Amino acid sequence: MKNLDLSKGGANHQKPLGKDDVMTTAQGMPVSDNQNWLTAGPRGPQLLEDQVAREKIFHFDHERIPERVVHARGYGVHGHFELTEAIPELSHARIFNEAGKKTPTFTRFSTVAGNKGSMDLARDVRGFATKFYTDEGNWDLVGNNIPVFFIQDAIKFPDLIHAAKPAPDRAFPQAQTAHDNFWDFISLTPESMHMVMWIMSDRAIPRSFRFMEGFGVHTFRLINAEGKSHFVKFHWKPRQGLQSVVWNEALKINGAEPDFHRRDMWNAIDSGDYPQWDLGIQVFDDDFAERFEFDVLDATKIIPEEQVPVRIIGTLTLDNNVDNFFAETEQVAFCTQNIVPGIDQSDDPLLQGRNFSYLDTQLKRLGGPNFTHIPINAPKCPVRNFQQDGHMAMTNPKGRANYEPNSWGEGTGEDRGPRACPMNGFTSFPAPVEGSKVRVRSETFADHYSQARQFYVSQTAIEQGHMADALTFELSKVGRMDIRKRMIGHLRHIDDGLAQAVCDGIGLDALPDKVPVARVPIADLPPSDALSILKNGPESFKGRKLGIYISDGADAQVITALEQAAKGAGASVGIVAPHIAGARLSDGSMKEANEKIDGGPSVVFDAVAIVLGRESAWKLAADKPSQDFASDAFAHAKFIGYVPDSMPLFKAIGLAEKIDAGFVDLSAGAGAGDFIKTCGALRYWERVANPAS
Ligand code: HDE
Repeated sequence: MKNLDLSKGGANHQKPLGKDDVMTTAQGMPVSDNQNWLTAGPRGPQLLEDQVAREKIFHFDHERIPERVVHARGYGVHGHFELTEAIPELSHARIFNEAGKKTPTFTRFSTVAGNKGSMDLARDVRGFATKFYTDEGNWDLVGNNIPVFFIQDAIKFPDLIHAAKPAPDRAFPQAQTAHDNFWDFISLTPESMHMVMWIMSDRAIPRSFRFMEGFGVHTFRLINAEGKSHFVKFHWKPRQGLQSVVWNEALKINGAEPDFHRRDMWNAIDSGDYPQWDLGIQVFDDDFAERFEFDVLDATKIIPEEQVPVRIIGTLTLDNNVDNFFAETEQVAFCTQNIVPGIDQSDDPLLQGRNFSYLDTQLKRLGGPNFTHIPINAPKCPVRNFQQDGHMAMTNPKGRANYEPNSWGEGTGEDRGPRACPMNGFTSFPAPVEGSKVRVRSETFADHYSQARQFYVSQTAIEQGHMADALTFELSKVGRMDIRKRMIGHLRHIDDGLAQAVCDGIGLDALPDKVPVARVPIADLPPSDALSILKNGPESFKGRKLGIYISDGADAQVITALEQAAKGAGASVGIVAPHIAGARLSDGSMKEANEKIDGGPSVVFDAVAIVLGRESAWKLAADKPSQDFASDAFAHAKFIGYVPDSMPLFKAIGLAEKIDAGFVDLSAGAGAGDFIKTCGALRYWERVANPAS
């Protein structure tokens, strides 16, 4: 052991230390023994005098901070935003003014309802919050993967969240909306109906954070150098394409791999497969806002892309995992009021409420007003002001001047800075405001069904089926019949076919009455392809994962060809075997497994290949996890590569007679290459659309 090296380490050590680095207390005192508390005699009582043990336990006792009241479970990643098209005509924000400019970012994805330890594939909205460390301060775009919200006014947020979270008396269910309280509230809140369509769609069970869109939700403003304002809505479009799991997979993934999404993100970045999103803007002016069928300040409405196209102006690349989850992902503090000159808020009542809430919540979570000193929250541009003191103040100004105006400037009699700058400082857009103080909901916010219906009719038949199934599942977990009926009473305003399917799904004899609506008629808006996931899938298997189930005697050539073809297509491979040590292949080589079959079910892969050895296939035919691997892959409409030697397993579960165009014989012709190309379609939906009898 070397002597204490004071040149290394310290409270802010960045590099992992080695075994030669001496351990110290938080006070920097070298520790001689980290295993034994100071006692009076070898079997005697412990002494309070032991500052080493006491400090260690004290610190441990205080390791936790309050988890976020919503979006508690999240996963953060570093990256950068590169502007590809400058928009000085729209905004004077520097981040938007020079094509090629790169701005560092930190993005945190999250679920909403579950606590920190809940599973990743809960049916839920996903948070998509990005902090841009711009030259003019931090801009936080705190969005979701769904472009609308449940409520129109922030005052309703605590009720919404109370209803969604576990019931206060019994403290369950965790991380799900399938319960009485949620549907009671929702069925009494018609403004939620558009959002309900989104959360009952496959948007709420994304395959990965990498394969989902992001939305700023609210209307914001962009302000140019002349002070002219345009309205804007922000969109993130994943270059990876959209993809979701199916509900039966979600249920199983939550058991097999509760960290499915965070592991996926970590692995993608770790392997250099950096996910990217294009930043798109929908820009419109006051005239459009006047003409548009709905109020652009109503966060329960979208502006269809067909009406205002999304213009791509830059790309976000996520390329760096965090060094420390707590320091970065847990302590990052997003605040919707963090905007920069050239961007401004609108009067959306939900956004205005958020602007209060986020700052307030950080005080509670992070313990004081100096959370901006924590490295992940600190701007990367200069910070200069006369704010001082408070808990955990890390950056303290030098000198005597701590107020303004002052006359402490050296010999000049002028102020010692900093000073506000009318030229470059943030100015609010001077939107004229008038009106009496009232507590009313604007009449322009009153149509709650037209866009809900538009969303539904924009989906493919497969997706519509999933929505009916999701509503049936959720309402079947609701104990009170009147709540179930009330909810179907809303669905009848959206689509009678959907209402009927849910009615049949929960086993009602007759459709319940429609609930009274605030505004009739409900408009038949044209379908929008942008709203469907299946119409916006990827074009290849890139970034996806193939599971290859192997056993002793499996054809080595087929496995090598598959691995090469997958790699060539930019996909990854997971080898699954009956034993974690792997399998002895046909050429005598030992192929190591990444997962034992029980821990690597087919639900965690995008497509599977079942490449068993002839002898072992007979044994595995009776093995439940092996059976599930194949039968689930089939039921979830996955593409299945196989070799004829795997047939005994297929026969045992009745799959041999069901071989359809979603199966690819890997021993034939181009085999592996063809299979991976086929997998680019992600699922063989025909199988579930027209199930063989
Ligand atoms: Fe949030 N929300 N929210 N929210 N929200 C929080 O802030 C709140 C809303 C969103 O990864 C909290 O730091 C109110 C809409 C994301 O750290 C809290 C209202 C949208 C995240 C809060 C809303 C969001 C949060 C909890 C109604 C999409 C996670 C911890 C007016 C546009 C950020 C925290 C992260 C987090 C309040 C509605 C997105 C309590 C009052 C709409 C992505 O401040």
